[in-house]
Amino acid sequence: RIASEAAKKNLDFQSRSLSVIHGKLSDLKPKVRTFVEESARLCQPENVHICDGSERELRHLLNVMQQAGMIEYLPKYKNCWLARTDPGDVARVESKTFIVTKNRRDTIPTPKEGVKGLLGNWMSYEDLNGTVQERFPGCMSGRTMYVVPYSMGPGSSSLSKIGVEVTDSPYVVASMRTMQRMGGKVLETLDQEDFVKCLHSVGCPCPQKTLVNNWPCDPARTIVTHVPDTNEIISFGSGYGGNSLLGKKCFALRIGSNIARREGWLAEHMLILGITNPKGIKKYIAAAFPSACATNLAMMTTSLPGYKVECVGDDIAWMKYDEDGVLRAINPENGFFGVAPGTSMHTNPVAMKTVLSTTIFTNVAKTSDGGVFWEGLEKEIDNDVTITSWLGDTNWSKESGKPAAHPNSRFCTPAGQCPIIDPSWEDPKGVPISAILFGGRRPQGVPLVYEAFNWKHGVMVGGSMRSEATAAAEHKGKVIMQNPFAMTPFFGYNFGQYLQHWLSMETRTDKALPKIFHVNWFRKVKKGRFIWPGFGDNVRVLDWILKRVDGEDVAEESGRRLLPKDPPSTMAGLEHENVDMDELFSLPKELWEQEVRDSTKYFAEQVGDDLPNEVREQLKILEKRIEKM
Ligand code: GTP
Ligand code: SPV
Ligand code: MN
Repeated sequence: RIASEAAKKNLDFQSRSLSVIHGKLSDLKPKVRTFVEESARLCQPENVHICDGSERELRHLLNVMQQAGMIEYLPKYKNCWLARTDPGDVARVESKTFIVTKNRRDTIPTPKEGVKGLLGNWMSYEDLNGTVQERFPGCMSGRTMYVVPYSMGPGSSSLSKIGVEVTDSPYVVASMRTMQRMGGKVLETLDQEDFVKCLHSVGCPCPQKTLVNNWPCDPARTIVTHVPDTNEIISFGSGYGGNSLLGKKCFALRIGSNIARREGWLAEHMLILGITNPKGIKKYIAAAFPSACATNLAMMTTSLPGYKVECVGDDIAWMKYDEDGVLRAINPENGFFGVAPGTSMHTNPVAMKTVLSTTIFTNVAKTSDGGVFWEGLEKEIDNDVTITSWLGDTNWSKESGKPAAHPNSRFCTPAGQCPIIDPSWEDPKGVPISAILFGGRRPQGVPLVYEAFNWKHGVMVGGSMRSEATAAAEHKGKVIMQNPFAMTPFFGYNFGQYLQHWLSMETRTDKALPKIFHVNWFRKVKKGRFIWPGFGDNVRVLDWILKRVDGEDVAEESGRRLLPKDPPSTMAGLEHENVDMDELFSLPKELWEQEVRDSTKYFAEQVGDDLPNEVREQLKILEKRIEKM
């Protein structure tokens, strides 16, 4: 136990008794109590607050933050708040995110000599100990340490897991209360069950350095670490997003995928939606998109009459076979932490209706009438308001050439508020998954949709995903990057073994597996315009997918893949959009030859000996298909 070892070395504070200002240490189960006491010994907070998840507690937290100037009230809406971070703390820090295992190969495949590994970062136990010793002793001095017990997944579900996060950030607590199911009830179940230990500090002991935007953090020393063997997460220096809301990517994906592998299920970066067709038949779909492409699909307002889309989750899916061998999914989260820019009544009215009450916005701009603003809302604010940018520029205008809201600015909002939340979103059994989608931002060459021939082929398609970089992480520019399963920043163990685990799912059931598809809403014409109208019209693609799931004869094998037969019926009515269907579905041979070369090279350089043979074979088969094109 890393934190526990570090605490023991921190002898000065062994004897100091803890000042508990909320809740009772004696109410904690022994394991939790030990974790809390050891964390406190290490971090030396002024006092300890054990969270109950109540409304009253939330009021208190908001009050504390308002006093400290971390958040401000947005009077235009009900219960909405705006936080602005230190501009040095605005996104996940992938280069400072580590998985800690005994052997390097347990975490990442060995890249080819001279090639930089792109599939995660490994750290040894020794280095983690050093890292913790350098950063944590006394790091909460003068601050309150909050203890946040939470459940990933509905309380009664056999798919759910429990975490306890200790943190010195009230912003994190308030956000976790939305994102996870938090509070006292969770602690009662801890008797039988183990929990994931999450230690988080903003790394700003008092008396503190001068803060920017009253946002404590330490970007220069930020580090996010995970220890799968002991189910521990230790994060320092950042207070934002996936770096600090440890239930999210750290637990749900990096630690979660390790647990899933041990227990034979899948923890994935996938949205889950339910779709009902005009005949009243409902199916569920899980879809993996790189960060900043998913919420819109999960909350789609369909453009086709008679169809209904309902949202189970927008970011993470835990999927497990039930006793009948049917793959079922739960959304382990309780809220949405979605990208604000681009969301509007025009693009995503459902998301807009979800976020305009009881929401914490971070790094968006604000209007002089006490509302929010971001890129995409130009037509939805009053003409006479002035805009204060996320950086505090009080008379922001487009002419400044800078965005009003940070591209990774977000809303944190309870899922239950979503007007199209699926009635089964908290079903402890989860929802049955009929199709799995992989998608990316591919401006060139990749058709709107194609179907994988079988599970193995689908695993190769997921493993070969590529996408244009977005603002959710610290990348520059719009390069096309390999992002297998939309998981590159979130793998909790060796990607080669991850592929093997995916392949193994085929042998764990005798029922039909979900069908696998690849979609791309983002293909562009030469001049840069999107070919496909996207958003609500994406239901047309889902409709085709559902027909395929039902075994309807609406696909044909074109040069490379199973594509919709031309012209697919549900594409009708798009004439006015001037959609160039030929361009949308064309498969430029040269581009695909290059694609296979790139993927082959990527697998050889990045995964090497850990690449399962089945995936290598699938690539060869694809290469042959393209040769014949
Ligand atoms: P993470 O939480 O980081 O996983 O991201 P997100 O899933 O919340 O991203 P979101 O769905 O909000 O989409 C982000 C951006 O993609 C926005 O700028 C959207 O306008 C754009 N977008 C979403 N769907 C479509 C589409 O079908 N077509 C086009 N052209 N753009 C889209
Ligand atoms: C993502 O980057 O995919 C997110 C945001 O959903 S964060 O929670 O910061 O990881
Ligand atoms: Mn995400």
